[in-house]
Amino acid sequence: MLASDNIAQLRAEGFTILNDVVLEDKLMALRELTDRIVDYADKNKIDPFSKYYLRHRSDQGVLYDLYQRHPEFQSLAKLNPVLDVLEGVLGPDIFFYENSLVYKPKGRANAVPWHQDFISRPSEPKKFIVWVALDNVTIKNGALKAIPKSHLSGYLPYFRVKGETHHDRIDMSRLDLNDAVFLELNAGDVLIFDCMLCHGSDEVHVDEPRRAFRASYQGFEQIFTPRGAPIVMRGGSPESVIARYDSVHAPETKGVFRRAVNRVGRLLAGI
Ligand SMILES: O=C(O)CCC(=O)C(=O)O
Repeated sequence: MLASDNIAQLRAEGFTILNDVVLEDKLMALRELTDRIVDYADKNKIDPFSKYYLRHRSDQGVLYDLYQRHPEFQSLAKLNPVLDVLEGVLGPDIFFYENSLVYKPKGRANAVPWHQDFISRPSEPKKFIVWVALDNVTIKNGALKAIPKSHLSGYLPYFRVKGETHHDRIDMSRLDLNDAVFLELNAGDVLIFDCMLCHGSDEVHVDEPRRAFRASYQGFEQIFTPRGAPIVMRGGSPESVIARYDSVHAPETKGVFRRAVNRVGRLLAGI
């Protein structure tokens, strides 16, 4: 598939799949590292980064902020074929919003209910999620299921279930589950989806693991990330930043504005 086809599919369907992006030797090393991180998290050892990053939830199958904690994951965040597609939907300047690794811990309640990502932050700019399959992802071991085109309706009404990782659940009455498709992947494939795509996954208890490194990306409309710091993955040249922000933050404008506010303040205070 050409990047332009992926971009068109992402816009129209809300998701697209890029095949064979990551090679097996890299995947093997990441799988082995992931097992060690899960083992560490399972033993509930001290987290020296807890001031900055979310604590891993091995009970719920989420390891948070691996990009920042383990350099081995950093190249997965900068895959050029993936960034080429993201550029088609986000524009030339792209930063990394947050990241985690999701898996299905056997013997736990590991279903992920239907949801839309970042639904509790509706006023933030749109994000796209990149899902790198470390294992073959099948219906049997817990592939994502999604409703094509559901992103086109925007965020749906939702409610929150306290104490759960995936706590924001959408009102199912608005969805036609007959339209749902499973997004099966081979290890090394990459799924990209719109944050407003309705998706979830079933509870599974099989021996074959289903691990995926997931990261979200945003354009420069607003520079904010909930944890760590915004990291630019593509673009961000001074010219591009000037074109976007200069008129808003020009020092002269700021100076004039500040002087006007001070003057009004002094008048009100009778100084
Ligand atoms: O791990 C899963 O099955 C669901 C993950 C998910 O919802 C996501 O990556 O946004």
